[in-house]
Amino acid sequence: MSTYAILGCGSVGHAVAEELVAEDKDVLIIDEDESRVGALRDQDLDARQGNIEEESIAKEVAGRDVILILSSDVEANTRAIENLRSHGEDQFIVARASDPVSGDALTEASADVVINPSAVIADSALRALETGELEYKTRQLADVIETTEERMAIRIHRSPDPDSIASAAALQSIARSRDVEADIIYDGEIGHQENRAFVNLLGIELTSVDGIDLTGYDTVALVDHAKSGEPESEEGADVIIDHFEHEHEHSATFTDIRPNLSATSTILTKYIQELDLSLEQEVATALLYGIRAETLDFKRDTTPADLTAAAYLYPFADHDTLEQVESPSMSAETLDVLAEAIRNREVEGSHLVSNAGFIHDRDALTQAAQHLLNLEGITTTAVFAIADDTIYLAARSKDIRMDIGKVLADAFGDIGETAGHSTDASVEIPLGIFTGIEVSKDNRETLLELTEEAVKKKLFEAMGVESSDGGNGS
Ligand SMILES: [Mn+2]
Repeated sequence: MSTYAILGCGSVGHAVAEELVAEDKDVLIIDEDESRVGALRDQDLDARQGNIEEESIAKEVAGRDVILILSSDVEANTRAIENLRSHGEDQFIVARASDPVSGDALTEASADVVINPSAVIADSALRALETGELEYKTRQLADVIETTEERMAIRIHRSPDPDSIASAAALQSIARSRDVEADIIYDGEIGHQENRAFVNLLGIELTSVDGIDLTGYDTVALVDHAKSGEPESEEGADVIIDHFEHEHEHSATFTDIRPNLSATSTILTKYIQELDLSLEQEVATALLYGIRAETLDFKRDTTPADLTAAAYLYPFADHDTLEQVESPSMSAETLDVLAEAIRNREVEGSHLVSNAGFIHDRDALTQAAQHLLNLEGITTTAVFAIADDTIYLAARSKDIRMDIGKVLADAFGDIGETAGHSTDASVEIPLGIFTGIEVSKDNRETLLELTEEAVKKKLFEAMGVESSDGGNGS
């Protein structure tokens, strides 16, 4: 364990000595002021009287690993370093400066670390200010949200990206914690397969601005709303949170615009942290993805605050889902199929059956069945779709009492070709045989509708549960 010496004590040295002793460290203190030495000894500290500029001091502290030279006299500190260094021991020396210029002299005298008190104080003052400001802003934000009597509208930029959507989902979750219902309202389209997958996989509900009545919302928040090259909304808003400056002067009650951060998701993460909200997995996953997408995986304009926010979110996020959203091995079609399968899912007990519509790539079905098995409370999944004139169905089970291969054989063995085993099975059924109707280009939609209820009913029956929808649709 390292041993310490403090040369030139003063109030700073005294505080450091107390900290070190509290950690059971061996500390020797040398100070010129006799009454201070007496006071230190009364506290059971190992203190000796001496002038830190004297050469003899070097001998006295020889063998100590770390020397802290903390007197307020920079010249005395410099000479103390020179004495120590000429004594030939390679001790780790920390020295106190009074300003940047005197700091240079100490570095030249080969101190290992130079402390500039004014910089240290400025630093901690800024940190205190930051925490204080966040506390204050958080209270303000909560106050504005709580004035909502009807509903809150959270508006995001046109054709929203993951940062917008995640930030909005986070604000919605904050509102919910305040018993305020909020809708996320977007304009344009959710472009990019990845963005659609992101929204669908996380189950984030978005409302298109088209055809909705905005007068029902008594609180309006613009979140990640500014977008370069896009005309900005000039409507009034109560809350504005963004990492881009807004062109228009808004007279919002609450404004938090921080161009020094890379993502609005980072700002929302700070609020969630400050509110100590129990973070829902979907929101944490969304925010983490929002920050990663906006910083191109921490490669573009990333600030320490973005990284701190990401580190905070990391343990709450669903990394399987993140991987699925990002995974380049998952084709655009697979993401679409998965989204469709999630939307159309019907759950009876722990069994899930879903229709994924029309597909080209049968592998997408298998991946969808596998993914759906991750949903909470689900032990068996079956996803079916139509490709050309065939119904394809992929099923998975992690319920050891269920042999999914046998379930499919029981349900469709007489009309289709089944394959697989107890945990993983599939079946192909010619659409014409299943429906008794000849397949043509124009009747595929109708056939899918006819098929859907019948397939679901047969499956649930074979699994030993009744489909609540009843009816076989044919
Ligand atoms: Mn953004």
